[in-house]
Amino acid sequence: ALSYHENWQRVWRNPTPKSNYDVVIIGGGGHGLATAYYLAKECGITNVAVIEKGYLGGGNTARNTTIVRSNYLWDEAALLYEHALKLWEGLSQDLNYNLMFSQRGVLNLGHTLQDMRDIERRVNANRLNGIDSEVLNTQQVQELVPILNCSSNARYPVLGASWQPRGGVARHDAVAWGFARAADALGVDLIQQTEVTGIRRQNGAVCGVETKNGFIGAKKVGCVVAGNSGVLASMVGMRLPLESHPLQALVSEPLKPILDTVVMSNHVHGYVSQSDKGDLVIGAGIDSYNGYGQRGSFATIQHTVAAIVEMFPIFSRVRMNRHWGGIVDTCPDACPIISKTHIPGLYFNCGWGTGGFKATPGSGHVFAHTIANDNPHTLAAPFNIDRFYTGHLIDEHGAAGVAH
Ligand code: FAD
Ligand code: PYC
Repeated sequence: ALSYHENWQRVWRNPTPKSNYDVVIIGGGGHGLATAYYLAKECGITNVAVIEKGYLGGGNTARNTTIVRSNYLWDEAALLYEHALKLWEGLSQDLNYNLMFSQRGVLNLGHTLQDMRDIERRVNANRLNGIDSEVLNTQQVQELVPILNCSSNARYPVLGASWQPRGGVARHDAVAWGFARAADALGVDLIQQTEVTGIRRQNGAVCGVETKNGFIGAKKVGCVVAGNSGVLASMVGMRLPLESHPLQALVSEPLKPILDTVVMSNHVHGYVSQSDKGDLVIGAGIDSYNGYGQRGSFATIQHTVAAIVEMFPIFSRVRMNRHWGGIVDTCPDACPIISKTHIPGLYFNCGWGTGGFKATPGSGHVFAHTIANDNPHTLAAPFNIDRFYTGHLIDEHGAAGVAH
């Protein structure tokens, strides 16, 4: 059937790398591509290369469950994710690429009195930051999601939820492809199948990257490699406060439309939405061990599916089609690192852990500014790596949505 699919136009060039760039971005996921796009578009720096060891958007960008929201507890995080959400709202137009961004709302369920107290606290904090956020009671949740088991006899009864109507889902691949096409059009070189194996320095400052295909010079290097950030940091003798863990997801066979919002429960450890194709898109918390394999353990999948069936008995006979894992880079405070380093010209954007997809445009936007000006964007400043020395941690474990 594919034999007639011939002579497709290239959506971006396949350039031979130049010998020198103003900026090299390592990692061609959504965040790296967004960074390159905003460097070119907003900072006027077009002599940029994105160097990707595999294919563009093949890392966590391809593996995530696409939930977008901004209902984080602390001001620093809420403002950063809300910045991203506002960019999402105009991104399909900006990139002229249909990202299938669907603001169908996100529910975070509460099953205990303490869950509900935490939800009320977070919703109040959100509202003070101008973020659309509401507390719903059981009946309101049931009205929104009639197929959710809201019975008081449930093992973990639904006592209510936080509700962010502007939250939702987007098409993950389209985000990578949209940013890639737009960055390419602005002159950014997208270099695939080229693993970075070293970061070269001269007189203490960065001067380029070693790759499997040779050396590429650069005045500045931004590392945006998610689960591989520790590996990149070790190339310059740095240790980042990160752990790499598998995070799994799975999708069912396609069903007729049955669920028109996103339902997450951190308490029973499962979340679900329905893709435009009809699949139930399901996930849960990280696998607890460290690792770099893009797969996880069956025990976690079993636990996740048990939680989903507890919440949605109607799904008990739905067949699962595929499951996979990505490697997430988790920080002790469940917040990212967007930072200069002690090495002139070297920058890291990492630690987004289980929740960076929603941040993709915002992350790229503030990181581009940070690299271009060698000074953190106001929204990025609290996420400097030095918070692990100063103690100004931003604890977002409660709002992370998935346990880690
Ligand atoms: P990636 O897309 O992983 O890009 C990094 C790139 O760097 C990769 O393409 C990799 O190949 C490349 N790379 C690595 N090392 C090198 C090297 N040495 N040289 C060159 N290139 C290199 N977040 C949400 O907000 N909502 C969700 O619903 C959600 N669900 C998730 C579900 C799962 C199962 C997983 C795994 C993650 C989920 N996340 C979610 C988190 C989200 O996917 C990530 O935070 C986000 O996609 C990270 O984007 P990125 O561009 O930084 O990383
Ligand atoms: O951060 O909202 C989130 C999320 C959902 C699934 C994985 N991460």
